[in-house]
Amino acid sequence: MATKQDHPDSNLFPHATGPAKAIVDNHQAEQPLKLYSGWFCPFVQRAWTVLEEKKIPYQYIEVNPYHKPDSLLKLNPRGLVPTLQYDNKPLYESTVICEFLEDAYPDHGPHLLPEDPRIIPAFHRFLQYQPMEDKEGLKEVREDFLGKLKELAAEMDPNGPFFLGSEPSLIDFVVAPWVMRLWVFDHFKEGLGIPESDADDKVWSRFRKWQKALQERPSIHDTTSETEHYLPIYQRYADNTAQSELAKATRKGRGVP
Ligand SMILES: N[C@@H](CCC(=O)N[C@@H](CS)C(=O)NCC(=O)O)C(=O)O
Repeated sequence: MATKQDHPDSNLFPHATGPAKAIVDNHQAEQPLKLYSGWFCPFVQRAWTVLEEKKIPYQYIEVNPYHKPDSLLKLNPRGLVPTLQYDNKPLYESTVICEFLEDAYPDHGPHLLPEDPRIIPAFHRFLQYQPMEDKEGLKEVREDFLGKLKELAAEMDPNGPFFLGSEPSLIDFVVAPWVMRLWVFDHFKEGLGIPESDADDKVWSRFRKWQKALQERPSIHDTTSETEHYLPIYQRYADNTAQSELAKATRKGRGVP
């Protein structure tokens, strides 16, 4: 029976070459964040490109996952690359690593799931805004939120109905809960006021098409409760008395906790 030792892929060229060699050479210094990598691996390249895009400091460690060294097996019992070591804790599965990097380094480089940080804080700044005498302020936070929704709609696939096309993807499910709660502004803060028609472009009609597709998606529909029972929860946000981490972060002018 073949063992890992004589796995056909164990006869690997041992290190990165070409453009990748320079990056590897520049990431040999000790860092708290370590990427256990195989230079050839497409799953590694997912995490590696996110590290590079976000300019996160990391140490590159080349391993041969077909000759699994103990250093790798200690972190990841399956011995697959990519495996990340962060504060001495392991993390693996390339998509999980990408999402983790996005969450753990919000201030590094581009937001690769930009809809999340942009939409949710703006939703809450508007909902928690206390107008007092300042009606202009309310108008500003409303316009800001509408602007974020519009930017999002402008990035969508033109036909949709989902964000990237005919089928939903993670982006849809990450934002859907807030899109499903836009009715809160029918009760609070004098309405949201999405324009009924697009004067200059088709952005708001694209937004409405997306909203309808989300509302009709069984997984989203079937996880939604009756409006009346959400209301007392949102009343506390609208009064700005909610004590959740999100409410507190909004009061301090910060984003999603
Ligand atoms: N689902 C994993 C797949 C990772 C994976 O299969 N990596 C390959 C190298 S491209 C590996 O480590 N293979 C070792 C083996 O099969 O034992 C991820 O997305 O991180």
